[in-house]
Amino acid sequence: MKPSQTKELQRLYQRRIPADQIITPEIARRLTLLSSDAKRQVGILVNRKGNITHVIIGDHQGLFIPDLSGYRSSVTRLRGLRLVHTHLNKEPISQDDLTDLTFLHLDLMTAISVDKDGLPGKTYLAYLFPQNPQNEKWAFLEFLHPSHVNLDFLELITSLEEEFERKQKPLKKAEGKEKALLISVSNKAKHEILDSLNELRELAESCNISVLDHIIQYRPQVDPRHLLGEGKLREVAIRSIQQGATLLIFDCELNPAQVKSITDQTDMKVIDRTQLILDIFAQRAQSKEGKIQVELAQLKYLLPRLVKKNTAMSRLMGGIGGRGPGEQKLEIDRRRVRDRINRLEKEIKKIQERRITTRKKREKGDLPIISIVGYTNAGKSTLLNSLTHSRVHVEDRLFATLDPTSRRLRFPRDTEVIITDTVGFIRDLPRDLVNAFRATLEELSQADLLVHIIDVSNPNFKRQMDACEKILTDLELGQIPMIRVFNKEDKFPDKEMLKNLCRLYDATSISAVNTETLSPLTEKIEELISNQKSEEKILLRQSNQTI
Ligand SMILES: Nc1nc2c(ncn2[C@@H]2O[C@H](COP(=O)(O)OP(=O)(O)OP(=O)(O)O)[C@@H](O)[C@H]2O)c(=O)[nH]1
Ligand SMILES: [Mg+2]
Repeated sequence: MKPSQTKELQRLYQRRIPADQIITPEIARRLTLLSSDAKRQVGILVNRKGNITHVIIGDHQGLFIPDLSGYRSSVTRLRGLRLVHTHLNKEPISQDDLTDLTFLHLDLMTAISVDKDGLPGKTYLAYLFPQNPQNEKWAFLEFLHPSHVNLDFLELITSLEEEFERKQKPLKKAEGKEKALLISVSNKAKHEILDSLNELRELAESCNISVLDHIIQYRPQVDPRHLLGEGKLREVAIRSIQQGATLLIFDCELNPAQVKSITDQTDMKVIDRTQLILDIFAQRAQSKEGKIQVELAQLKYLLPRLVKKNTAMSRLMGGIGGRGPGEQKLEIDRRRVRDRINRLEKEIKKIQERRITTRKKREKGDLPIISIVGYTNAGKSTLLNSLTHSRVHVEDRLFATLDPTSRRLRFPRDTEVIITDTVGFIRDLPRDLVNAFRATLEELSQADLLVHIIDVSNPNFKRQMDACEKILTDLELGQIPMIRVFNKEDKFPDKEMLKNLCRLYDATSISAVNTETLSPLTEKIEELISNQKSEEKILLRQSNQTI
């Protein structure tokens, strides 16, 4: 830059544009002359009062927009800044311009062509469009010269914001709640993607989040670096603004780098399925042990993700790292998290030791243990309640139960057992959670019989059943005798088909809410338990004889 050019740049900061104008011909001329002299694009960011907050000098093709994180940006409202910049090749609003307009929530994007004498020529405007039936994302305007731009800026921006607000009105009932868009990037079949998104929606709703919509990107091969293509990411950003979303939930596990890059690019809160499940667990945990286990899982999940948020935006889409001033604080945060993990692990160990002692005591009591297992929301707690006339918390949301409950139960033929209800399973249970809940889950290894509850009224019952049995195998519980129980038979439309399914999967069907349907199940359980007992007696007798 020549000194004269630098001076001119500095002079621009002192200029002001009347609040109701988008650009004045005088400032437009300064920009184009400077741009033509320097052979680079020149831009200014202007706030609602008409003050120039940034003067930016780019290269021949583009500009680099600095970090705008200090400027207000909420999804219903625009950033409060507009970009006015030059185009040396007289091109209209470019793809890059739209990217910045969208991702930065700018009020407006203006491009002024520089003519061969360095004077301003055609002037192009674009702004984000609220939701509309034609599904148009941007509005475009064109003027012969900056002096022809005869729009009242304040009027335009006020009506635009009102329109955004109005379009989001039907969602007002969700006020105070986080509003989310669900995103799936997958190469699976469409119905599988939709099933999975449905479950994600249930998870989100269980977490008190209201779901606005979902976006699917089908990719034959998922590229981990650029999970979503730029075009799709732009669609996500636009839909978020149009629909007033505050949160993006991905239906897969995101690695720390992906979370960071998507957060940086869309300026939205980004979480994945795992974090959602962790949040649900955190909201639900009641017992001391449950709370410690959840916090441990959360911290372990958080640790690798403690990275500096990169708020600088550029046409190159981020990628600006480096050790900033926040870095030292980050190191301290990481150390604190590690310390806390160590402390919690010690506490858990103590609780477990205590538990082993209680378990030993219970073993002396010699009552058979029956554990109810199954996918979340299958009806485990309901069955425990019906069998034992208890009032364990039952709710139509995922992960209602986190802490195991045990009850004594006397069967008709006088067999007495302990029956336990525990945390539900889910497909792809996050690894950190399995580890944290290992102690709770290992309790299951004490069981003499597992009663696997399957919600047969769920169209995905087969997949849920398989997912549970896989988790049981992973926890090395596969050798414990198990019976399958098809629950919610009252909601299953075709009784004949249900009978066939029971035969096919060797299951007993019940309706846990209706005690009258339970006798085939209780009989089966009692029979299995008494068989086990007599087998044990025979084994005992045999071993006594061999001694
Ligand atoms: N129609 C019908 N609904 C049932 C039946 N059994 C349970 N439910 C309902 O299903 C929902 C979930 O029941 P819960 O007993 O909380 O399920 P859970 O397996 O303990 O769930 P988590 O603890 O969340 O893993 C509740 O709304 C129950 O009322 C049934 O046989 N028929
Ligand atoms: Mg439950």
